[in-house]
Amino acid sequence: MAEADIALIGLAVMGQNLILNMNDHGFVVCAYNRTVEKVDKFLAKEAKGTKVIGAKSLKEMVSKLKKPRRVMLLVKAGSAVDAFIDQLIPLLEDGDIIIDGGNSQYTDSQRRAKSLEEKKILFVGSGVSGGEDGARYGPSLMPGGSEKAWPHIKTIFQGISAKVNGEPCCDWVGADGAGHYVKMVHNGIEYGDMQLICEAYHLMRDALGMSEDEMSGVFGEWNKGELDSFLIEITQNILAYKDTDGTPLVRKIRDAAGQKGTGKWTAISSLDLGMPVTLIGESVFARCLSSLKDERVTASKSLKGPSTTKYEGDRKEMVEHIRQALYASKIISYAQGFMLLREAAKEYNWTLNYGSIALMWRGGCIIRSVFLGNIKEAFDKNPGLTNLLLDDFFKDAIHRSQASWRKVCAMAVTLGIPTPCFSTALAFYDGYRSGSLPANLIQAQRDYFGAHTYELLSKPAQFIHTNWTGHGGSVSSSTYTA
Ligand code: NBP
Repeated sequence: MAEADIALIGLAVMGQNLILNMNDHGFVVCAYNRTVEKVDKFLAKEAKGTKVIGAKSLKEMVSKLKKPRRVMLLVKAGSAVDAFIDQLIPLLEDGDIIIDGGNSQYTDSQRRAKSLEEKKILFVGSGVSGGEDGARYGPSLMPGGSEKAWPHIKTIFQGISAKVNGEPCCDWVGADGAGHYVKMVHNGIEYGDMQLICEAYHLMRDALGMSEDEMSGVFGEWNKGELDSFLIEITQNILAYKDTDGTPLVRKIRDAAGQKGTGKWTAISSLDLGMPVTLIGESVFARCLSSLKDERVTASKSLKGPSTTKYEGDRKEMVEHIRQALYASKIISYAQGFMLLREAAKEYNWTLNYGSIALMWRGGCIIRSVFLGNIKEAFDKNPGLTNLLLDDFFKDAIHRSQASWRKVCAMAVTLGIPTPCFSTALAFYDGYRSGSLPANLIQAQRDYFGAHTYELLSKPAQFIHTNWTGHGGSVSSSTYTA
């Protein structure tokens, strides 16, 4: 009997919790998993006493679905998604919907949307953020793909998503891979936010000599103001957490960061699209450098830095400067993230609503923060805003914090404590606000060695080659780019 509103394939942490969330909101879910025994186990344990039903085969699962059939995948990204899609196609009819809620690459979602639409099956690639807790009690959901699917999934998606002031952190993002692209940029920004917090921690620990309890207190204070966010909150808790011997657990954790790839994909996309998303790029490289732990330990024995890493001034004042540096750098990171979204929208023909994206990230997800509410307001005020930095709220905030930001970067450089994201954010800010950069010299160098031509300030869009040495030719290059 067709009784289920939606099927969910993939009974690992995300799938199980999303099913229970859907059940709480009154939807009947049919659960399925590649290793079929997990279905019975789930029904007997976590889903006991709920309206969740199960299936032992994809055929049985499909037979239990109301039409148009909605099938959501929460399996490992990559070939597992394609394998399930291939098995589902012969079982589905025109207008049925396949939703991929995994962390798929947006290029895969573009390909899947195209090939499924050719078969008259609707495809949705949806970013899902918030981890286990989010999936269970309200994730941020970023669906994109075949727009015709949206009216059929909207009630379920907006029903189970996180809410901020009653508004769902879920809306239609755009065509084909747009949902997964926005999720990718979310994850890239998450990398940046985490690295910025780590730099603040590093400075407080090594330059100011603060204890974990003191730092936990500082993050607790910061969480009451403009930096109020999930990541600051968990940092406060992590720093306060004691191991069984009473010492802070964080002190014992090996300083070699892992990564699954979404930060790297964001950086790659920014390079492909020619957008200076420098802060996310640096945050990915900072993780790479951290993972060279053994090499760093060896180098630390022979490469010297400044004679002291201790800051001798007023500690309390410096903590406030660090807070301001973090805030200013965070503004730059989000400004860069939205620059990337704007360029991607142009490249891939997506109509993105930036205020709505800010709202999707405002709750439920890992980067959720009060700050995203300010970003939403900026885009609501001016949907055509070219850069967040030009919005009055953010412009004033940067102006207020930049003296502190410069002090912190200068201190870090003087004491030899690496702050790649604070520093790159400041360099970007100074570059972005410069009407004149030294790229005139680059153009001259390129023309000198490769006849690449240049434009004159007085005659833009006219390309000129100079015979700089007197013995070069006067023919310019049209193919060689360096
Ligand atoms: P996993 O990413 O660990 O995937 C486990 C599921 O994938 C199981 O159902 C497993 O089936 C299935 N699977 C695997 Br593994 N290989 C398969 C294959 N070759 N063919 C078919 N099925 C296969 O689970 P998760 O952590 O719940 O994440 C699910 C998706 O959500 C992933 O794409 C993940 O990146 C994304 N995501 C995760 C989080 C998070 O916090 N964990 C947050 C946001 C998004 P089996 O039981 O038979 O092995």
